[in-house]
Amino acid sequence: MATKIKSLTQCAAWKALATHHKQIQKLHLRKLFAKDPKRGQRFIAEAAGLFLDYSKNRITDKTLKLLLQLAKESNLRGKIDAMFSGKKINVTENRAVLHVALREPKGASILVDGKNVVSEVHAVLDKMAEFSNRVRSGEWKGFTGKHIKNIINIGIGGSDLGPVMAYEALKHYSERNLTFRFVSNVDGIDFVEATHDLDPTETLFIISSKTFTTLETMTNARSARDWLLAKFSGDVKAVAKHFVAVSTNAEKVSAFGIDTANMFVFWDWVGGRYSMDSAIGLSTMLAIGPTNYRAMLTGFHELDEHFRTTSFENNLPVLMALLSIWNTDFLGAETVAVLPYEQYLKRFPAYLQQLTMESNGKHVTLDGKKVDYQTSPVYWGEPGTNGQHSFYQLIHQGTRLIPCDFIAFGQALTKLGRHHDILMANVFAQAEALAFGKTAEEVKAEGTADSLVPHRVFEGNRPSNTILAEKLTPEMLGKLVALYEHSVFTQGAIWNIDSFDQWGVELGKVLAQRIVPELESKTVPKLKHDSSTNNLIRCYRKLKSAK
Ligand code: G6Q
Repeated sequence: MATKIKSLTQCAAWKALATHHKQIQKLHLRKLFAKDPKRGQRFIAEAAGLFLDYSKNRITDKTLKLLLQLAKESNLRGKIDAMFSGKKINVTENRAVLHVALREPKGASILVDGKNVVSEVHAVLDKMAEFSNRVRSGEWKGFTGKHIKNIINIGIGGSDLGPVMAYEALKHYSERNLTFRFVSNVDGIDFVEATHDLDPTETLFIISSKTFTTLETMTNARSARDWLLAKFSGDVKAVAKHFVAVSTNAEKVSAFGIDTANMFVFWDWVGGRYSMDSAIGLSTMLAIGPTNYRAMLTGFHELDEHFRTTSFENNLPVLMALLSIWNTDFLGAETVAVLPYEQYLKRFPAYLQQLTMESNGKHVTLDGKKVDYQTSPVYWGEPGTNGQHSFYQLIHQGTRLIPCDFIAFGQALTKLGRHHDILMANVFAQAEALAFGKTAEEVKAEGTADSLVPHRVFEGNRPSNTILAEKLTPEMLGKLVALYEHSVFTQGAIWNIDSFDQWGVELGKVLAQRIVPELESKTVPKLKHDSSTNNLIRCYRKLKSAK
């Protein structure tokens, strides 16, 4: 989708935003709220059971108007339509970007190269459901006839972060008689710790890899096969009962020794970081069952439809994206803290790190020109209230501007005394303190000694979004992930970058492959790197053979 629009910073709306920023940069949220008592009821949006309060951002009506204008001038509407209709918007890889097809209902149609991909999606979903039911019911047995009790997903990046996050997020709904583990790191400890207390005769491995060539995953997969075969005196027939694969690469799956009958496919139009609801979600389906999994897909789809059809001023992902662009490109924020007040979402920030930064961490536009504005901020976070007792100090009183996304729910999945009200009191209190702070006058009025006053002042004016929903269900998780997916899409569309490639990941992969033999060779290798890398390699070779 090479675009003919002007460079972003030359757009009328961008220029107007820059001027507008100069005019309002001194405005404080205290003033904005005092001037407009209804602000907290006006700067909100609600859809699909998600409530977004964005009133605690440093914006006025005019800011919003100009941001919406920016979306229009960037042809956001055209770009959304291009994605949903299967156009090859991942230009550097010449691929369609159709994770939205993964959650289309049966009977819908999206064509890629003349093929209806939605019917293929449902055929795989049915196969996953059948397999999941067989494992969950005990009908699928290990090589010695024992029930499968342990499921280990081996994958990395997009083939790991989604499955881990979803498993943790939906643990409440999971089959507790099954043990789930996730191995991603090529550090052997990951595999060793995941398997040390498990019986191979009761263990099923899911090898999740789009390409089935990723060094970490294939190394772990081989160790898994060795671990299994050690138990069965090398009888390779055991592999069929203890290994399944999720991949786009049937040839490599079969070369590894997994029967392609036990393979669940997906397609090159599903990006790794957008694949948790493809067959890559097999571990999720095994954990929560096909019905809950389909509910999650329904949630995804509901938000897809909201994004596709709702006017931008009421469109949750569009609003979140525009606010992120405002904070990043005009207020100069460099990071975003994602702070779920829901322990089950403990891996959500890690998941979002890949979704946001691998997608929008780009330095050139779709037509290869260097951008003259900032693209993705750094995403990070931890569940509340734990973070409050560590890094929140910097958010409240440090020298940097850190916009926060608070995520919280009206109901706890398991009620326990007063816990949930206390949790929620904290999330509201944090957003309030960040926005309004505490002035020197207020601190003095509390009888604070003069010398301590500056230390106890909170400037406030720290922006945040608060996202509320009733409770964390599979459906709600789908909505939440889709909310961020489409916010990432919108930001990338406006920044005019390719949010769906990841060339930055490639260089390190290639260099590592070159270095492996230099570390393993019995004879002293001829090293042709820079002097630092050469020296580190020599040093490692010495350390590894130290007695
Ligand atoms: C995601 C990235 C990357 C990918 C991993 C694993 O968008 O492409 O994180 O998911 O490198 O790749 P495989 O699934 O091919 O093993």
